[in-house]
Amino acid sequence: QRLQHWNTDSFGYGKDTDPLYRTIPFFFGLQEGKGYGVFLHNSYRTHFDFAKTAQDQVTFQADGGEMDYFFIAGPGLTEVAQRYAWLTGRPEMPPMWALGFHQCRWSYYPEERVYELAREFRDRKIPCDAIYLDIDYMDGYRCFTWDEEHFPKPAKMIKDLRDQGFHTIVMIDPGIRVDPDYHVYQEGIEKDMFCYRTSGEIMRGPVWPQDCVFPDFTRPEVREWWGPLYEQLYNEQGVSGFWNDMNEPAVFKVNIATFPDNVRHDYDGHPCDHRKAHNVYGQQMSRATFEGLKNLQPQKRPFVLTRATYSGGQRYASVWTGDNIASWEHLRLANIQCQRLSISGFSFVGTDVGGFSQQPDGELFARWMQLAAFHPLYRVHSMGNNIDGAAEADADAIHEAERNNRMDQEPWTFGEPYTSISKAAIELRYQLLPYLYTAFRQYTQDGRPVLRSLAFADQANPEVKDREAEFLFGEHLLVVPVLEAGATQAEGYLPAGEWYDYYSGARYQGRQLVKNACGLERIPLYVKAGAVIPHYPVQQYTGEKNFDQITLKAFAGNGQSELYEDAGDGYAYQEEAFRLSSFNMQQDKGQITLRQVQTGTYEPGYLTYRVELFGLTGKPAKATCDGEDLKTEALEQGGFACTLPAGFHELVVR
Ligand code: MIG
Repeated sequence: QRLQHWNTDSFGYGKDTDPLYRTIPFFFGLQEGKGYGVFLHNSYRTHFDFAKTAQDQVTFQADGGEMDYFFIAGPGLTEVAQRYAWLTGRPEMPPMWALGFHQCRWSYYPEERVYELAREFRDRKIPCDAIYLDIDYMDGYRCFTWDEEHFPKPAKMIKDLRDQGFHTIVMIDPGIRVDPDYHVYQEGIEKDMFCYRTSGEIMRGPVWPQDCVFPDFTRPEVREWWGPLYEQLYNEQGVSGFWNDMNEPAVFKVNIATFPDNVRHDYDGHPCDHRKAHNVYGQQMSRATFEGLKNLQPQKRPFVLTRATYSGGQRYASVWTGDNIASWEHLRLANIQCQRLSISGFSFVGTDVGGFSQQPDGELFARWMQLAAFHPLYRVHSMGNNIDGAAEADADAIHEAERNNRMDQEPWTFGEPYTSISKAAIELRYQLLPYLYTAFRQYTQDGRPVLRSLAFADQANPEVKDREAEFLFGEHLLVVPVLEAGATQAEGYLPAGEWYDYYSGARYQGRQLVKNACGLERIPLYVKAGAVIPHYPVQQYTGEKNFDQITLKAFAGNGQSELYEDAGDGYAYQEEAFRLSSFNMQQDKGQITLRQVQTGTYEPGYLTYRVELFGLTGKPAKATCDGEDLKTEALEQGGFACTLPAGFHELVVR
């Protein structure tokens, strides 16, 4: 393959579409079991050629700039990913709520419809933490304004949603409408914030509002101006997060669909033209947003979602994979894209679940819901009745179409059994939140990707090289996605070591293909022997309940696990206000010893663990915790459960 990097608005892209929305000029190599990485540190259009032009050669080249590249010697693939993340940056912890389920659509309006959506989630007891408002919430596509007819009291609506446990996220685009009566346009002109062309004219181009100008986010003063524009939405009206779209930058109707090459940029004091700044434009926009939000509310962890970005942009924003299609092919792409973004620095990734354009059937939707329960960003999104190029479509036609067929894409849209399957997928996600949150701690601390391709789990094994579907979710779970219509069995390859079926507790030797029934109701999931997987009770939204117990599912074997907890928002965690519980499990014939060491000053509210232990052959003769005898209870799936104080040091079961 030959691939290029040039951030591009690629609506309805396909398997071979190139380039796409983001630029990450980084690749992994694996030679005789040894892993390495190459990062080409250059923001011009770049090209990677993997044996396409010459069978025995990998080449990389740039259209301009310096041949500045880093070779990362591994040999562990995870180490390569870690060092790449160390080099290009790791983000701070996201707020816990952002790891919950998100519901989006182009667009939910008027406010009554948003209330109805929220009510539906709560009535059906389907967990959800975030609702999105797409461009139609704005007044004539003017960023930082509200359409007062559809949203007469935004602060009240957002507070009502908050009271029901929902966070509101709204879109902000880079294109600023040319309108002398619009404060952002006026101010931007007065302060000279917009991009120019070489000729000295301001760069103008059509996007949602017909005629737009564009802040030069590569200039520090512009980023400092942009941040405070969020004040009303963020501080006064209670919006929780922002979604930066169209920042490739995308422009309608010109052949190249972006800025002409002769647009000038400051590039942080190193003036250049668009050829050099294009690929970092979206990244710098999300940076301006992130830094702005942090300044506006320094005690709160920002949530920013961006479409375009460049290597290192993971410090500022999560990403989604753009305008995909409701097809099985795109479910397969979703699986691969999220893995690859994750190993390339961007672990906070997701896709438009169910597909952005066209409509999925119930089965495809349910399978996507199951896969995305393991994607760090878990967000359903669709374009509804909007059509490509809707800028010119008349709004009345869209309203009419919405009345006739809403093209809904919500967890209950497809009826049973799909509603229950989607609900179960979301519930599993909420149970696994402490595990995912711990994976984020590991990612933000030492760059370990939250998702890792199968090869990362067993790189010396040639068998794994060409398998793309299976992936690791955190340190200890292996997901085998179901990517075909009508599948009743899923075949997954287990890497080295010993593994358990998460649902049945059945134990398997690694390095073999395992076939498992996968009726529609489940996605195959395996757990590494020796792992302890923390679970919270199902909640309708993060922080809903003060529970007094959490569950640790422990899978007999030898291994190390962690559970990381903190307040879920704010920065006290950077001053030791976290709790890190480290577990060490040893299996010696029939005896299991589980030791726990806890550090940090944070006190989660619960007092006990329910430990569910799988993989013992018979009923334990004796279980003791810190010297006291414990009662054990047999579980239906074959394991045993007992209750321990959350501060325990040693559990011995034989
Ligand atoms: O030209 O805001 O990828 O998620 O719903 C389309 C409308 C503009 C593209 C984004 C999509 C969003 C849509 N936007």
